[in-house]
Amino acid sequence: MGSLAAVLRHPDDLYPLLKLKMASRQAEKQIPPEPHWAFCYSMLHKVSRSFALVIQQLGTDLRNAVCIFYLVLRALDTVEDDTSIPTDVKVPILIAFHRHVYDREWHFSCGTKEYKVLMDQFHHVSTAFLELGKGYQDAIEDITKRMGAGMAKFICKEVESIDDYDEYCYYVAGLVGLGLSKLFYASGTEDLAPDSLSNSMGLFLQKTNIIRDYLEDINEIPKCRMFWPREIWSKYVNKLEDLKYEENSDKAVQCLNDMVTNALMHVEDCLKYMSALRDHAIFRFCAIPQIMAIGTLALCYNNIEVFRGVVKMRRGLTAKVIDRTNNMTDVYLAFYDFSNILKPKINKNDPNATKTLSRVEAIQKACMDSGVLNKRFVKVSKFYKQLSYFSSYWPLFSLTSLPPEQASSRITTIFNLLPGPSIVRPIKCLP
Ligand code: D61
Ligand code: MG
Repeated sequence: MGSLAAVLRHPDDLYPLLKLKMASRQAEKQIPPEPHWAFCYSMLHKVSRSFALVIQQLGTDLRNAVCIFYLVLRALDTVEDDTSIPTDVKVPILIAFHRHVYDREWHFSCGTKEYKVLMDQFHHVSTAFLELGKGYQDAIEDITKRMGAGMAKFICKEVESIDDYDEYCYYVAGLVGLGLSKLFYASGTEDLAPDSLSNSMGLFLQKTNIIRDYLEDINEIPKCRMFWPREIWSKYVNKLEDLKYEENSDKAVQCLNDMVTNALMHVEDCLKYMSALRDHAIFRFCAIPQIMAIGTLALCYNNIEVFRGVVKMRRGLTAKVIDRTNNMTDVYLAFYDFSNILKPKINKNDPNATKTLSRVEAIQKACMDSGVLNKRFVKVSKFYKQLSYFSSYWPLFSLTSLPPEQASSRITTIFNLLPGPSIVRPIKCLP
């Protein structure tokens, strides 16, 4: 659970945290009896607590398919990420991985901790894979084949241009989006989403990871991994690793802001993708990671800590997102509010200030144009609930700790959503 200090600072995190803890206990209890499925579900919980929880809520057939899809790709990624494997060993494994899933005897030991267990006992994953319906198997095989080939291509190639960056992210995450859309369609509840929107869902998540994980990737032993495109970082420093040195702090933050602005390009597509979903469990499964991503970008923007350590949303905030994401109104509100947290952090001297601001404003316009925010704010009682929820989303930017000019702009934007001018006036004296 969240640390005691964090909970004391954010007492309203406590209820969602407890609820999350109970849901996670419940999910662990529901682990199936067959040893291969038991292995797969307990592995899923170990390697990704957040994805495990939302996957657990899907209907049985789709849940099993998504669980295996996740573990197969996580295993493929463990091979890709292990920098101690020589290239001539790694590349053929990546390329043939889609065939290994049909072979119960196959395994390759690599990775560390829980990832090593996944690799050593991969036969449980292939056994479970072979029990899935043919439609699910074909979709998983196809994506694994294309992702493995793409990863192999980038083992020998650096991410130079922004096009390379988009291409790499397409292989490792956009394809997951395409595969998931196919699985949702095969489950019978959803229309088949356009590939470009499915790709954006993956790109937005992957780019957020790449931005957040700068330090971890650059410090990777025995070899560093670099995913930030040269076309962006070369505007600020001579070598990507120079960003982590204190003397380059100003340039580093400008480069980071450039990267965040690039990631924000995908938001409108993601909103469009999510707004077409019908099934509540599928909706939550897709929307929760997206809200976490916009929250992480708002936290990382203009934040030198990205180059010093791990910048992560606090656990209580994650619990709140999981608890309170149920429909598109919740998504628009979260995107609106997190963009509003990013907005006052834009420094007018930043080389991309105008571009970032217009991105943020375009996102906010998309949220407003949906029409659902106005309707929600007509109900004042609900509004107050929302106000307390979103103002407590953020530890550093709670209404009381913001500098007065930022706090008033934040309160004004929230209040401006209300119909009628009467409630706008009292705000001026708040900070
Ligand atoms: C809707 C819902 C979930 C979605 C989606 C649409 C579209 C795409 C994705 C999830 C995938 C987003 C990946 C973002 C996190 N990045 C990674 O995990 C990196 O590895 C990429 C290759 C393996 C992908 C494994 C995966 C991830 C999420 C899934 C899934 C498969 C299958 C089903 C559902 C979700 C990253 O991993 C290292 C790390 O962050 O620990 C890397 O190596 O770059
Ligand atoms: Mg990887």
